[in-house]
Amino acid sequence: MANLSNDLDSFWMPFTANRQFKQAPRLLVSADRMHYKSHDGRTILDGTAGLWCCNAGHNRPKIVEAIQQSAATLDFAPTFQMGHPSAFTLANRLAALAPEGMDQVFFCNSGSEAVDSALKIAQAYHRARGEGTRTRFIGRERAYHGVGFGGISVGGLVANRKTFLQLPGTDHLRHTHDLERNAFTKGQPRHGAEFADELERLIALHDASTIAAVIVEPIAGSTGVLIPPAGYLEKLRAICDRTGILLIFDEVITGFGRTGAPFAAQRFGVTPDMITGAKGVTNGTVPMGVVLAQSKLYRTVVEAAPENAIEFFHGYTYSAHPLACAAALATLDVYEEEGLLERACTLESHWQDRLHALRGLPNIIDLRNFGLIGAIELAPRPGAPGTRAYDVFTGCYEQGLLTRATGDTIALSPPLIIDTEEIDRLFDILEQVLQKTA
Ligand code: PXG
Repeated sequence: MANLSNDLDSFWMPFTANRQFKQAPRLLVSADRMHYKSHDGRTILDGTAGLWCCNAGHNRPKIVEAIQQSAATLDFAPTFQMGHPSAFTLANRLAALAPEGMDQVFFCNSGSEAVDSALKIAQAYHRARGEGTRTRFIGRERAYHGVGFGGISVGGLVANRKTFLQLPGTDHLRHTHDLERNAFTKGQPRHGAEFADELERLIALHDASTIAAVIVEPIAGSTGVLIPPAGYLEKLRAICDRTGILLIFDEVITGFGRTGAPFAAQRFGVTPDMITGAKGVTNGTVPMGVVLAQSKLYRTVVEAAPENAIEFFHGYTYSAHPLACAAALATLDVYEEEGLLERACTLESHWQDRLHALRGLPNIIDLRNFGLIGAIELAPRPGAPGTRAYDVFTGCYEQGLLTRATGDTIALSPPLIIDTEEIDRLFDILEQVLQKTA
């Protein structure tokens, strides 16, 4: 039977408690800059840039017009043995934003696809240089690298690991969260660079000749905002340099200005061999994922193949889709015209002050921040983990603020156009709700 428009049953919702949601739905019906409108007519301040993606805020006319125009001019064009101009223009623009030497761009449609593509590039690179035994990947506990079988295998989420088959040939570093030593740190934690030494242990166990790449999020987002200890990423880089292992930064959430630089790699001053991105590349408007790679990877793979052969046997029907390219080009214009890729640095101290002023409210066991990212970790209710943060999330939503709950952590990542008054409003609402939710 055809669904009535108010029947919520058919949509099998992703990463959602379907039964709970459908009892008390929260629908967003329109958006403008810093705000959503809900189905019951309320204005909701967006504390999460959608899902870490609308970095320039919502419904920006320049981006909307670019998408409209592209849809009316070139609805689709294949990029297998064919091309269209904006794909090449966009690749050049992204290479110009990326850290030095990362001049190659591979396009896909999501963060999950970007991760799987980067893992494949790593294997193809080692094979092309005659080290085809390097097939293993090292991920990290509490990592989120999307939902493909590659991504869940290098990821560190128990919920994935217990339900789904994992790729063989992966191992994991320990996570870097250390509440005992680092709780309530502003910015990068002081303790924990030595967690990177775990990589030495895994190399001693597996031998570097079997390891293709290490993949980490510079800041782990989905599992509760874990900021890298000072010196940690530098150590990983040094170990990878010494052992010929590629270093991949998954910047699906940290890319495109979230930390106050185009990429967290630049803010932290550590250059990986590949960066995966998505979300903010099109300001969340049209799905797109990207892998930025050092040109030595591209050159090695391409030059090892026979003349006229397809060098890298991988791609997606919608790689560099014209609508996504148009959206991304307009997005980069907006970011650059408005200085949004650096803006988080300007707002960071006010953001940090307001976040850390929550200290002392009931059940807060940690506050963490970097760039325009914040996290409030709450003590779990005995026997009911996750419910306290979920209640804060729904409480905020009722008060007109969108936050994100992950485990017992509330994560914050507003559009980079937020101003200080809106930051104040965001934390005023949170403070009230945290006080009441105790
Ligand atoms: N890598 C990282 C680091 C991510 O954060 C992905 C890959 C996968 O991207 P796609 O586009 O395939 O979803 C992500 C996605 C949250 C949240 O609340 C974060 C993501 C997705 C949904 C929710 O933290 N990140």
